[in-house]
Amino acid sequence: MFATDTETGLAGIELVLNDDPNDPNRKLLTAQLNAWQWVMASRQFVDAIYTRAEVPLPGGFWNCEAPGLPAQRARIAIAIRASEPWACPVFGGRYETTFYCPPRITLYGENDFLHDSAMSSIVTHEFGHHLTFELTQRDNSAHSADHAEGLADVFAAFLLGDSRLARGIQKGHEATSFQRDLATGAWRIGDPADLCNDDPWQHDTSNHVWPVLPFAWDAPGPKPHRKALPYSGAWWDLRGLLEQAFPGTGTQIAEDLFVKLYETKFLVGLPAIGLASAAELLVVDDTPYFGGDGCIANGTPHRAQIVDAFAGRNLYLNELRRGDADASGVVNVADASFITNYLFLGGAAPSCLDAADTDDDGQVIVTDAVYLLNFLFGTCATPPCPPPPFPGPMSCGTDSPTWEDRLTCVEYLPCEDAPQACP
Ligand SMILES: [Ca+2]
Ligand SMILES: [Ca+2]
Ligand SMILES: [Ca+2]
Ligand SMILES: [Ca+2]
Ligand SMILES: [Zn+2]
Repeated sequence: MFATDTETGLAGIELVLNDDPNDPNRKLLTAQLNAWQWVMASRQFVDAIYTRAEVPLPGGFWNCEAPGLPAQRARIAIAIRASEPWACPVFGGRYETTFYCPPRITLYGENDFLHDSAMSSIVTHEFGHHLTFELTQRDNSAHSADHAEGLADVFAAFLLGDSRLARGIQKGHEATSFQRDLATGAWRIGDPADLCNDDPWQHDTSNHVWPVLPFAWDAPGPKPHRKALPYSGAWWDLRGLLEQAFPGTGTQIAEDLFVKLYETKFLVGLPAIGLASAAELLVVDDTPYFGGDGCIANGTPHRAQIVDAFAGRNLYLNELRRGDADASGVVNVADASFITNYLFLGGAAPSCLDAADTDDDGQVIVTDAVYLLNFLFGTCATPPCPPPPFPGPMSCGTDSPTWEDRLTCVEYLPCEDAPQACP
């Protein structure tokens, strides 16, 4: 049967009702009602943002009014299929526990999994896919998988106000388990077979910045969910930075930026996550809705928070002078002291780690201080001693992240352009 949304009268969620207390499938009813509740919460959340942000939802978002589309798109359906248990891939079974296939969210799994606390972010994540699908003109081919997964995670985390997705997902580890954490980039690791037994729930936090490291059992490439973590993490950080800067309204600004991004760009498709992500957001931020004037060169209303959030995940490249570890604008012996103070005496961390990585080997360690002193005083084995590699100590430039070198440059003020006048 279909539950009807009493406010709109629209067909809502497909429910399989079962009120026989002796039927083991009764657990399905609990799961269905939980899922229904979270879809309704998702709908209210989207409705509230779009009303506030004055973004017209496309006709057919809640019901199918667009011409030429089949009538079943009139609803988003949730089907709980407990008859197909959550089998382990090592046994050649299905790995997916839940997925979105327009317009249906399908959840597979053992009954005990289906109604646990992880349901909230699982269903809201899938609803995020529904949002993306509908707002990108219902064309799945226009989606890059990593971007779509990132946006779905952002939607779930924003709605729930929680950076940890699918808390309590592992039976027996309800208090500590989660699927992934946008704040830290934590990702469930281990042999996939772990999912089927009681092994401790472990997380790898090495992929909190872009580009994402490949890892063995997920060959040939990282899953799009994992590749998306630096991007969704930047959004999570942005939400926090905005709330810090604008107490009481910052969270709403982040939500508005999120939906306005769809309006201004993504109706034509989703490119892969990359260095363009922050630049796109700055364009959105400089629209009149946020108080901007459409000229990026003179700044945007929330540029500081956007640049900080995305630079912190390597998705925005600040310019720097390599060797200037203390960001004073000049490279001298004080920078070598700054590095050793940071490494050994509990001194402040460099705001631009790339600038402190004087030999550009991807890590800030004592050899960077030595390299700098050699350059300054000509004390290397075979002088003249080479200067810090590009962009070097004299001119500003950017250091592109690689898998091997994923240091960030969150802030380097001496190379920041002064705001330009705009026509
Ligand atoms: Ca501007
Ligand atoms: Ca300096
Ligand atoms: Ca180094
Ligand atoms: Ca580097
Ligand atoms: Zn997904």
